[in-house]
Amino acid sequence: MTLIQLVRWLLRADGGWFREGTSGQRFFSPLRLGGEGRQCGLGMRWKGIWSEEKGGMMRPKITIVGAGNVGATAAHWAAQKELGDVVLVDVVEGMPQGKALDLLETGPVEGFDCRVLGTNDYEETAGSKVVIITAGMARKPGMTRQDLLAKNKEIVSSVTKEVVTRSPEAILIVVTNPLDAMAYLAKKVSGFPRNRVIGMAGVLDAARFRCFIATELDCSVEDVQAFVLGGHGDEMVPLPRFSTVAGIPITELMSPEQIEKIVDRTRKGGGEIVALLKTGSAYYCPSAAAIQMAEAILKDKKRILPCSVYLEGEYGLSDLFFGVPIKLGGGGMEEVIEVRLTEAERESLERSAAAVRNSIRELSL
Ligand code: TXD
Repeated sequence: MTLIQLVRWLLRADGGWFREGTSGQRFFSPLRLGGEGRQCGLGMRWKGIWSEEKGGMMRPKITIVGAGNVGATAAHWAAQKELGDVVLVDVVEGMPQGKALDLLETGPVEGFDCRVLGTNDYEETAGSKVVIITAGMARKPGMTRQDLLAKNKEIVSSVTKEVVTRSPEAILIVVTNPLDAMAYLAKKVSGFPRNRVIGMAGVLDAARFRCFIATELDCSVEDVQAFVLGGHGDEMVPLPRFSTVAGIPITELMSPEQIEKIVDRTRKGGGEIVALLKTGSAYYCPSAAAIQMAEAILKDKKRILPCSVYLEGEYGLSDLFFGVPIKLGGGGMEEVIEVRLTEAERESLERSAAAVRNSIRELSL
């Protein structure tokens, strides 16, 4: 083949580096080899990406219900991590639209590519892979998590119905307080299997525990792992003997008094921030924790994280949502991980379970 023949061949629509699309457009396809190879040329893949607009290859959709402090900050983390396209829903008109547009316009500065849409219309949430429910009231100073129950019961029931009819295959991450009761409610209302309704609390509580351990020992938070069991409330059960710094149990590194102080601060971690903020409650860490869970699901990471899940006999408990270590992956909750507890730990666990049962009972479902 002469040089001129080669150039002609490369420029032909049915061969070489260019090919014709279904609507007559020509596009560059340097990997085309002819025969079967034509189907997997680079041009085909580019076209696939562009055809997203028409409903072809899509990024996963993440719906966040409640565009308040936790919801909007969760949208921020999700966009920055490019986990998918984000739909932010709220009852307040204009607010989710405004926050979403502001975040979308941040993409060029921070360098993330994803759509961020704010809306009051649940139709936009259809086909979500993950739905994070943060709608509700935040705890005010002096208000217990249980005080919130009545107000948030109505909100969580209604938003759950709205999202599950449009995203029947979604995995729900519940954030609204009182957490374990709201997750129980979302499971009941959605009718979803237990692997697809997960409450966010343990990742936050463990993060606080890790943070306080690192501060006390003046070491990197990255080297600290912490284990927290139980309901999301003042009765939660941080477990020092399973909490480590670079694999060394903290019981080897700190005195029982130091540990007790940290455990106590972890239990009251939410209240400490509420008292400081005066209006509203913590949201940076809660939103980051919810997004870490969403990431584990969307990327099928099979992370082992403390989450609130519906127990069916694990840890001797049934018919309640309770914080335990789980394997979190593409299927949602893929496994509950059980560890043997000491007598004292079991007693704390029972106390925590009793508190959760009370709040579930108050739901009067
Ligand atoms: O560890 C945890 N699970 C938590 C839970 C940690 C932090 C916060 N936690 C709870 O999450 C908190 O006690 C609240 O129950 C929720 C949301 O907390 P956030 O700080 O984001 O509260 P905001 O800023 O008040 O936002 C709530 C938003 C607000 O914009 C309302 O307009 C909206 O929820 N809202 C609704 N959206 C959609 N649909 C309905 N019905 C609705 N009602 C209120």
